[in-house]
Amino acid sequence: MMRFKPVPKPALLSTCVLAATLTLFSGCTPAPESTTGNADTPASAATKLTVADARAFLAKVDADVSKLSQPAAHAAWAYATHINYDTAQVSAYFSEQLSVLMARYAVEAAKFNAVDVDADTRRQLNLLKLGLEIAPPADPVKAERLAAIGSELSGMYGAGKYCRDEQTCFSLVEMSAQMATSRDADLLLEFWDGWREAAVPMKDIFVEQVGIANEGAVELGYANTSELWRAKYDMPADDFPKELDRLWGQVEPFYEALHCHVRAELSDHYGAETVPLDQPIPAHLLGNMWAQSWGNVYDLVKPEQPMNVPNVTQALVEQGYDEIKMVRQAEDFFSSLGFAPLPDTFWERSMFQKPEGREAQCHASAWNLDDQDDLRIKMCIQTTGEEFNVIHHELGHNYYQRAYKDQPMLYRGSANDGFHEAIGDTIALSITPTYLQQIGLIDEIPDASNDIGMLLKTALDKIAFIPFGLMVDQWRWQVLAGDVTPEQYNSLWWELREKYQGVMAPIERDSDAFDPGAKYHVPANVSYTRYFLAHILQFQFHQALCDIAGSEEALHRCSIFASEEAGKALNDMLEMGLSKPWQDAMETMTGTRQMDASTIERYFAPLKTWLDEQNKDRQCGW
Ligand code: X8Z
Ligand code: ZN
Repeated sequence: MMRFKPVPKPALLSTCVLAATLTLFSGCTPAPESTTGNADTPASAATKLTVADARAFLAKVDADVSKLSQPAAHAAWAYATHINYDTAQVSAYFSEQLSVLMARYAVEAAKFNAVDVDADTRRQLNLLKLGLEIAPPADPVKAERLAAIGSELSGMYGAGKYCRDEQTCFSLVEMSAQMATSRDADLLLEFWDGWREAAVPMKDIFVEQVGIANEGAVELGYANTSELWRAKYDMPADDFPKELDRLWGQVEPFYEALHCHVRAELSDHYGAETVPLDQPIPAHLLGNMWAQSWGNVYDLVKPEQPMNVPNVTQALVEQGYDEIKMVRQAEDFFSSLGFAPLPDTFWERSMFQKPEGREAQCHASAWNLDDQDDLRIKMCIQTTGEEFNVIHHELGHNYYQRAYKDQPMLYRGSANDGFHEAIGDTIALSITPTYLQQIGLIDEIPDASNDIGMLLKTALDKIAFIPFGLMVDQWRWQVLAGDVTPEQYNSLWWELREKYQGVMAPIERDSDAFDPGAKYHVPANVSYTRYFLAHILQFQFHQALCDIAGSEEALHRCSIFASEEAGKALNDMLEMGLSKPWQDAMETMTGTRQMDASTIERYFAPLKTWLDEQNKDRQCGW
């Protein structure tokens, strides 16, 4: 039985990265120079307009949006940390006001399409058109309804619970902890299925949301929201999926080798009836509610010969780390690179723990409430190595936000949304045994004979994620483009899960199931390709920063801890915000203008050899 408290009526777009002025830009990045968009304004009108008019228009946008965005950000924070009827009303109100204002200005920006303006002004005008993730139509009734739906969906997710019976209910945090550690296939299946019941009531409103948002996208000059989402990457919207295919093609052989090994070991543990050797892996057995990263099943799939792989969870627990100490430790890493400490208000205003006695959105996020120094994170921190990484991830957002705070409003974002997601993860790649020993979390640095174990653990976390990071928006792009009917939503989801991840539903799905809704980013309307990109980019960034730091270690053993040179190079890129195409930002730090997964091949090369050896008598694929 599923119990959730629907949050009555309106409000906001929940995201993973919220900035005051960009509350409406779900996530972090409006992006550049798209040729898609509004039709040209008639030449007669354009001839009367000048560059000075365009600049004055942008200044007005900045002033009006800034004025509204701060109360909107506070309302959004209040709602996310105290989900109730009143916070829903207030945040929905501001969300609607702000999104309507932005949409109005985005449409108005088209009047400068034929005006000969400088490149910088043109870029900001374009960004205005690309900024909204979900665009409200001009019809005020529809705009209000869209804000209401956004609120309702994110409230349903945040307050969702699975109840075994009247007395026994479990939160997502509690179930996730069990999914990570339990090896009881029946319990795992119960929680896997139970959590998905939370999503069933979301489906109808999600369908309605898609319809209204597409009307808004058309008014902005896009074919639909799918095109709007794909137009944000400094290349034509239809080329972007090809770029993703290219990157996935680079990773796929390695993923298949990892999949083959994991399936064989899980089959040994649970039996071939539960994990058949010629089929996708049942999704409840991979240590994660969504089978998106698999590091939690390391003990089931690890090499036979003993490997000394630091158990960060155990070390944190043994050394009495609580959530504050974990965050302090992560802050210290950034400080060692030369970043200024977090402000006192960060410690006073952040939400580090799941609050008692009220509903809150536990999905981790990072905020900048005033676009200056009011940085905060919102998390329900557990003392685990996995959460230690998530803390670094979130702080990466905060340091990025602070680095670009002096840019004009429309440039306060990351070079592309993958960059925002990659920064904290890049830092977390430096949590190596050497670093853990430096901060006293482990006593000895394991020698190179243990590297396969460490690489396998990292690959389970990072490489297993990549096809999931890809398939979520493969699903959404088709849904948002109207290529599939609502009746096909769930079957398409599982087709893509099988195709990319080689993972299958462990039990038959009901006809009313809406399994995508059980993943935060779908009800919260946060695009997901950002994480796919981040998982490619973070290895490139790590490599570049290790080179700058002068590391002579193998890439997987390099830590940039305490390298001010690396910190400066990183900061130089972060400070650019969204002021230049992402290729420029990338070149600044890495010397290359291309996203490229060959760094991943290099990082994991010894593991690939080991996996191929393990798999040599196995039938791989699904
Ligand atoms: O949502 C997140 C972050 C917040 S931006 C915790 N991540 C994705 C997820 O949890 O699904 C980080 C990795 C992927
Ligand atoms: Zn994030």
